[in-house]
Amino acid sequence: MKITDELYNEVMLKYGFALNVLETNIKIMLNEYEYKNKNNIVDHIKVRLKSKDSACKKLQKKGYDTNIDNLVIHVHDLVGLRIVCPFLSDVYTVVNIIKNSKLFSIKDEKDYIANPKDTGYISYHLIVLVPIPIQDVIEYVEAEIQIRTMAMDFWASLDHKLQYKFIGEIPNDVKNEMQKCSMDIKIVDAKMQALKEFITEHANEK
Ligand code: 0O2
Repeated sequence: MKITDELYNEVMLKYGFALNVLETNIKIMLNEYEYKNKNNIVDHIKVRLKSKDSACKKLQKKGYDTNIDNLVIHVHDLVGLRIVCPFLSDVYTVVNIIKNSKLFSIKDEKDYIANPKDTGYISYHLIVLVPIPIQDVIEYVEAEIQIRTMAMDFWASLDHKLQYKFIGEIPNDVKNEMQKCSMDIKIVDAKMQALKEFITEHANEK
């Protein structure tokens, strides 16, 4: 079935419910952790539902027909939530909190911090299943959670902007420069982490 605006909005209704449930539960879990541990591990959280254009582009890029069946089967980030953390260790703390939660099950996990993408993209992705009550039946809706540091977020946001601005294939030297910037970001994150550990260790010495 072809994807009209009307059909897309209808299909996205339950994804909108899933986004609300996911956002609320994630915020509760993380706020509770921060309160109990007196440690701020989150800078900010961003949520979005994928637009029809972006979903269709993704299907085309993956080589599928743009129809509703393919949309539901092959697009795993119709619901997206991004958690941006100050330090690298915070990213792993957040990942563990979500993985240990009984509220969502983990469908897939991609560690683009240990294994960055060829573009230079660094982030931690979890695909979770969000339980939604629909007409007295629990349905499990897929959502993508991206967890990254502020530095990784800076790189990804600018990379996203450049990709959208560029018409046609991005030249190799631009790609290489972006990759180098990503390596610099990794170094900065490691330095900031070391500084944090030093300061934490010596915090009570005065
Ligand atoms: P947008 O506009 O951010 O939504 P798969 O899960 O393997 O079937 P998919 O969904 O491509 O395929 O998986 P992937 O690559 O793990 O995650 C996709 C999302 O990660 C992207 O969504 C981006 O948000 C982000 N991402 C992945 N690679 C890059 C990159 O090189 N640069 C930037 N800036 N972001 C990246 P969308 O739909 O592509 O974009």
